[in-house]
Amino acid sequence: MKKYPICVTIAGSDSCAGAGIQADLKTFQTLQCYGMSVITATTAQNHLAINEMHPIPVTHVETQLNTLLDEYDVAAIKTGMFANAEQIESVTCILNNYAQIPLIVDPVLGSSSGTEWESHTLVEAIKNLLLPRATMITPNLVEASRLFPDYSISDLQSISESTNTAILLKGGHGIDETTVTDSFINKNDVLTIRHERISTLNSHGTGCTLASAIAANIALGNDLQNSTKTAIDYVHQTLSNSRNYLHDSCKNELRNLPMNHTIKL
Ligand code: PXL
Repeated sequence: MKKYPICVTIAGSDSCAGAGIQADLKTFQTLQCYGMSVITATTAQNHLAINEMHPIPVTHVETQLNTLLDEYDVAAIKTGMFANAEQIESVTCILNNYAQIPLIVDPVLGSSSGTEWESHTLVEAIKNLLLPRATMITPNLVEASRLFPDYSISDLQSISESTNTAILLKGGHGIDETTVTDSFINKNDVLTIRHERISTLNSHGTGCTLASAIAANIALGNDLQNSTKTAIDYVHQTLSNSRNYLHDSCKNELRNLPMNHTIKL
């Protein structure tokens, strides 16, 4: 019988299902894993804006996570948006008791529709608590400069060395109009991964999807570097499968729309 590894996402809910928990579950499902979720906040959002965010109480975040970890053999965990530093403290405290489970941290500090929810305490909690526990952290260029002001690649190598955590520096926010360059940094190893930049109106949730795809690939038994390369390919493929997706269903501006995770049959 085929085994479906269990992946858990700890993240916020996106009501329009382009990013957050919903993107993570779609990714796990498409990549042949079974996805479960721990919700840190609900958001009232469409592709244009986040109108409201409602943090889940820390004790309920803890109970969601413990309820899953008590019962299931979890193969990988991915974290996304946290509503506050207290949630990060309690989640890290629980995850430190499950040190064998690979953890991919997407250090979400804002949304592609323009809302930012970064606070100094949130950045510090990601850096001081989640980062040392993580197998890999996946900042984009904006998040990297908030987490590691004035960093160079060799600074990131030292951070990777001292925390025993790989860093995937995502180049999607870079200025090159034709190519996206991601850097995979694992201690001494630095690997540059380049892809053609896809011009699309359907890029909501790419960061969530990438980190979930890495977690899923690890859960399926692949090493970190191959998991990362295959996950980048997954995002690239999904973006190119998403042209015009949902465009007929919107009443206003078309931008930052969800991706189409459906496998082409
Ligand atoms: O893509 C970042 C992100 C993460 N989590 C939630 C979000 C977003 C962006 O919209 O809504 C819940």
